[in-house]
Amino acid sequence: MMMSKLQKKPMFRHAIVRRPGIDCAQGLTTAGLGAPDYHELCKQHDAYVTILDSLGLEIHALEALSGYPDAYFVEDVAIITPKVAVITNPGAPARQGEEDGLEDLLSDFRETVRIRPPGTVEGGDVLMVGNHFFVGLSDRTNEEGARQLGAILESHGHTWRPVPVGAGLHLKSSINYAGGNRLIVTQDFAGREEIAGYEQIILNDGEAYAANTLLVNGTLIMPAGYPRTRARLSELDLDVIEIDVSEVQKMDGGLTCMSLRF
Ligand code: CIR
Repeated sequence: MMMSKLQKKPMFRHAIVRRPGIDCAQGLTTAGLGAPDYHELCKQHDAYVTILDSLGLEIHALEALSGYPDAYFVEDVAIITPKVAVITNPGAPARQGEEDGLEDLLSDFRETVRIRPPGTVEGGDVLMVGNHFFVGLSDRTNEEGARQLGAILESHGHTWRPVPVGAGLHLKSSINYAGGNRLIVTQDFAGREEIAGYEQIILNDGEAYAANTLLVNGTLIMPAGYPRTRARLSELDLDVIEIDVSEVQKMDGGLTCMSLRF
């Protein structure tokens, strides 16, 4: 296990990941960055899993899901809190069905509950900050889905509030947790009243993709290639690891999307 700047009680003990499929280029994307290279994507995914493992997480690795080229973005099909696992109904029709089969695995760890149509939710829209959850309203998560999720969260002692996402695919494309009372936010999100009361690390021009930085047990895992963000995050009481996710970015994905942590 790596040494952290601060020795912390681990927040997460498990990670569920899914291997990318050979059909990865058939997934949904608006990035306009070209098709991902399957072999390079697998290398990047392997490196990501290795980091999660080194941070002390037990890895539950699922095989690629035939016919679902976005299924390695496994974050979108569940929300796992310390009290409950919510299986989502993804808002993208092409992704509905990815969640099947997850219930068996999750029921070993938590009570499981499902989001029902017409509600839709994708986990990329749900940001956990301690006991509080921000639930993004987006093209993928609708008001009915947020309402169902909110009721489940409340009944398990969590608090939540809906947040219109605006720009970007998911809420966590624009905002993530950086420990303590801190959030990493894009310039678009900075100053939003929903996050008043948090210290905001507002990303520099040209570095908005670095908003998708993932906090695991005292380490921030951030995408490579954002030096000003790297410098700023390095001043915090957290370790920082960079990882190349160029092929993931081509499919509108990032670091949070590729695992479910709990
Ligand atoms: C999609 O459009 O659904 C995938 N290509 C990307 C999903 C990224 N997931 C996430 O940010 N949680």
